Amino acid sequence: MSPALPEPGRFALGTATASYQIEGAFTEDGRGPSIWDVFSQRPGATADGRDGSVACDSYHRWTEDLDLVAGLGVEYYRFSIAWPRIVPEGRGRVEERGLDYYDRLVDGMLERGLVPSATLFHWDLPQALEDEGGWLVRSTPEAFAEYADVVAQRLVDRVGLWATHNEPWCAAYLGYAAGVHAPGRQEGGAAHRAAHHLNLGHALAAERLRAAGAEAVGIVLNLAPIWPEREEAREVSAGIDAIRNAVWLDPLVDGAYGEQLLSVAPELADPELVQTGDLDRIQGSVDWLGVNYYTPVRPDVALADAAPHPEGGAYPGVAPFDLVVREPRTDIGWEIEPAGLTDVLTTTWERVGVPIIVTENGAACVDEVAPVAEGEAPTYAVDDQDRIDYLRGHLAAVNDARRAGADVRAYFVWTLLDNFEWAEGYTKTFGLVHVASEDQTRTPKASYRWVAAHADDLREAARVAGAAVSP
Ligand code: PNW
Repeated sequence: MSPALPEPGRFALGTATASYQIEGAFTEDGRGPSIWDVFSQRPGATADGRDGSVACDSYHRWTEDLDLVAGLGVEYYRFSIAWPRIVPEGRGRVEERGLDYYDRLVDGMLERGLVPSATLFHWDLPQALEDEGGWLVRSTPEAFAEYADVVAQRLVDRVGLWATHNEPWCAAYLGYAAGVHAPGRQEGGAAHRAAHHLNLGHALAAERLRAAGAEAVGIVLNLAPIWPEREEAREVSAGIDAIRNAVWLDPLVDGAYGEQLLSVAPELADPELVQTGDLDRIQGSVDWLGVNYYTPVRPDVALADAAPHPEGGAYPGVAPFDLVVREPRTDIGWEIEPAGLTDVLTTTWERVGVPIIVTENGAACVDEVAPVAEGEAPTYAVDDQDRIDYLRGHLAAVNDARRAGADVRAYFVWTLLDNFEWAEGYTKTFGLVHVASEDQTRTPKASYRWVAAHADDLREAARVAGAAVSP
């Protein structure tokens, strides 16, 4: 068994990817269709009309990709398992060839001295389950638990760190309310129902993982600091905080959906949805918590005559509001504010009290890609100083949180490869490694070399920052 969480007092580094964003090979070895295969075919669903059917072709190039992770000098590789490769129809028949793929991948990590960190659901729900109601029906969390059990039986002896879901907020609220992610439904309050079924699915899967012997089971949340722009924006900010943060943390910590949340999401008081025993199973169901952070959320009151903010669709039940995005920003339009990471880590540590890992942080940048005149690979030089600055600033913010007493054990860069960035298609890139879309050539960027060159110093600086609180 690999070491799971870094020891208290130690600090580890990693990098992360997700199955649909990198694998491609979307019909190979019996993989069934996922909701992202279907959704990305809709006209206008992705910025460039492209999808993940080929992506980075990592399904075939995984040895090269693992070599790249190892070359970064990090200890952890966070990857996700494609549910439709393992259980193509969502429930029932298991596809051995899918299991074999992740078996080889995990062995490849161990051979390179990497700790495998597996996420079971990074949004690629089998389409067959969506056809039966997706996360709006209770049979989906039950099917998720069965799938978790199948994966655990095969990999539990070698995967160190387990996460059930990645960013269930996106799956529920971008998928079922805003409609900008798969399955692309715009049904407002239905998203709250999806949120409860995601919470329940997490708890049922966590039970199965533990029963199979998993020791470090967590969930990955995109918690956000909610910073009202002015006094008048306090009320909408409280509603946004409820949907973004409390809908996951309330049941996990308190075993209940709180009052503030119920005021914007009355669906969560429905006893047919939230059944006896559900909340008890969710409470205390994690050994560690993954936090993905990119940017703070700054709500403002909506101007009286303005149309509701487009992102309002992702917060059903909250009165119309505006979101302020200050400068500087990354290429995807997200404000750069490392202090938001310190804030979310310290408040989350105080609330949850389990070890935290920053499971994603990184930047979409316009990289300077220059052809290299002579010689063999690499054929490009990629200067991404903005990304280096972003990473350096956010690692310092993690150290601030550690100095303030938060038990943050590791930091994973999003992401290894330029890949399929969901609704943005391939137009926004977060990779440490450039991937040429013509021929899949991988070229480490300046940021990759920066991480590799500084990994030891970064770990040591974090260790020192946390030394006062964790020996
Ligand atoms: C997260 N939004 O996605 C995911 O976990 C990654 O797969 C993704 O590549 C990364 O962050 C960068 O985007 C998000 O629109 C996608 O608010 C969109 C949103 C948030 C998170």
